[in-house]
Amino acid sequence: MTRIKLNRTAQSRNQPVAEQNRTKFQDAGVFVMNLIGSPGCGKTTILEYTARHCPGQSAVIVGDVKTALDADRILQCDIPAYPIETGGSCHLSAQMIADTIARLDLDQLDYLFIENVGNLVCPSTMDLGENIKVGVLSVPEGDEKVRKYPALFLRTEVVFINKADLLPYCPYDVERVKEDCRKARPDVKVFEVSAAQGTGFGPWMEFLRQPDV
Ligand SMILES: Nc1nc2c(ncn2[C@@H]2O[C@H](COP(=O)(O)OP(=O)(O)OP(=O)(O)O)[C@@H](O)[C@H]2O)c(=O)[nH]1
Ligand SMILES: [Mg+2]
Repeated sequence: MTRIKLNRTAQSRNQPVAEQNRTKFQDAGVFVMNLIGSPGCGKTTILEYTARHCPGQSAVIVGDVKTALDADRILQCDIPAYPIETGGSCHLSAQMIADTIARLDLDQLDYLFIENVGNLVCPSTMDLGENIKVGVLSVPEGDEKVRKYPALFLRTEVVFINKADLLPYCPYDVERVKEDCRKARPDVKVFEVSAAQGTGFGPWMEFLRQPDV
C-alpha cells in the first residue's frame, strides 16, 4: 500500500517536468527516444552504431548508476554525450533530463537519444518528455521478457531484439517474441539486429529518416 502511494507521488512530481521537457523538444524540432532494457542488453552498442550512421545531428544522454563509461564510448564516435550518474536511482527522471538539456543547444539537434539505467521495470512508467520509448531485448536474456515485463512493452513504439548473432547458440524463439510485442502493442516496430556486427539496422535507419509514430 505504502509503495503504491510513494510511486504515485514520484509520478505526480515527475509528470509536469516531463511535459516541460516535451514542449522544449517540440519547439526545437528534436525527436527524442528513451532506450530501456536490461543491464548489458546492448543499449550503448546500439547507440554507438546509430551515432555513427545517424541521418542527422544527434546527441546522447546516458544514465548510469555510477561512472561515465558509456558516455565516453559515445564520445569516441564523435557524437556529443552527456552522462547522468543517478547515484543509486534505478531510472532517470524528467528533472535529471531537464538539468542536462539546460546545457544543450536543442535547436542544433535532429535527434536526442536517452539511454536509461539498465532495468526493465523502474524506467518503464517514468515519462521523460520523449517522443517514443525504445525497448531493447537481447537473445541471451531469454525469450520470455516481453511476457514478464508487460508495463514496458505496452509503452514501447520500437523494440530491438539485439545479439541476433547468438541465435545459433541460445534457445530463443524470435517469431514468438515478435508476436508477444505485437500483442502488447499492435503498432510496434521490431528490429532484429546484431549491434556488435552492425547488421540488421536498415529498417531502424529508415525509421529514423521518417519516424511514423
Ligand atoms: N554477441 C554480441 N554481443 C553484443 C552485442 N551487442 C552488445 N554486445 C556486448 O554486450 C555487452 C554489453 O553491451 P552494452 O552495449 O554495454 O550494453 P548496455 O545495455 O549498454 O549495458 P548497461 O549500460 O550496463 O546497461 C558488451 O560486451 C557488448 O560488446 C551483439 O549484438 N552481439
Ligand atoms: Mg550502456
